[in-house]
Amino acid sequence: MYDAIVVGAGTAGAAATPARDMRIKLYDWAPSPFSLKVRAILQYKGIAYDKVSVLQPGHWWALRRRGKIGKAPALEIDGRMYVDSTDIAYELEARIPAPRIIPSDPRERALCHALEEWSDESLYFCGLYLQWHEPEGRRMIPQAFGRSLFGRLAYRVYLRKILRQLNGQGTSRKPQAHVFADVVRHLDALNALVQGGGFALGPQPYLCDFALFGQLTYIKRTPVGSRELLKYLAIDAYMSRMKSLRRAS
Ligand SMILES: N[C@@H](CCC(=O)N[C@@H](CS)C(=O)NCC(=O)O)C(=O)O
Repeated sequence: MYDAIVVGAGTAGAAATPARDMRIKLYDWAPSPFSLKVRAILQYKGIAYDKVSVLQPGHWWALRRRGKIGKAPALEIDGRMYVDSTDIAYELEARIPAPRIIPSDPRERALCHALEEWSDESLYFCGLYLQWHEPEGRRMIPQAFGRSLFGRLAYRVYLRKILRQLNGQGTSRKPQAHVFADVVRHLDALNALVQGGGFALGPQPYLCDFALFGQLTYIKRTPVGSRELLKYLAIDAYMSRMKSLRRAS
């Protein structure tokens, strides 16, 4: 049906290359929930990688030039650039299949995809709002960009860009109380999902869990988000389980 659409980067099904034989470089924006997601996957799979910050002008230009969509994170594997955390995750799964992060069962795979997408496209905008729009959150941002001329310039550019995104997507057009109610509804749902222990889909962590981990970590760093998350004990225990997944690479 959709022959022209290539999901991931096209190595799925190819023989897996041992991780130690690959040169992997992460173009990282440390606080980004999507960078958090990719770093957590790399750690879970025990993959060694070099990390460069996109806040350094040279790397920022490289990302613009070679990253196609210019967003962080991007992952360079043996000289080839992969962008978008979802595509990066599928590419890593194809190359380094164990431990598995995409369920083999089709129904579980569908649920994993839906949850990942909800996390990346819905929870994300709550986090963006709490960090960039809500005044307590906004006050924290300049320090993440640093005091260099490039950092101060980048802060101004990204503030304008993200406020435009939040407006276009609609979250910041809602009254604040409405957004906070959305956040509570999301957290209630998540808390119920992980109440019984384990991970979102059962005893094994999958891609959706790494996506949730990134967004929840991001939300927890905001003043409003951290106060709200204190009320959710099951989410807190789930986050501890996610943190303990790191393997020595
Ligand atoms: N869908 C992308 C989203 C990546 C994304 O939006 N990254 C943000 C940082 S959190 C970014 O690079 N924003 C800068 C821009 O849009 O130019 C993914 O999953 O990687």
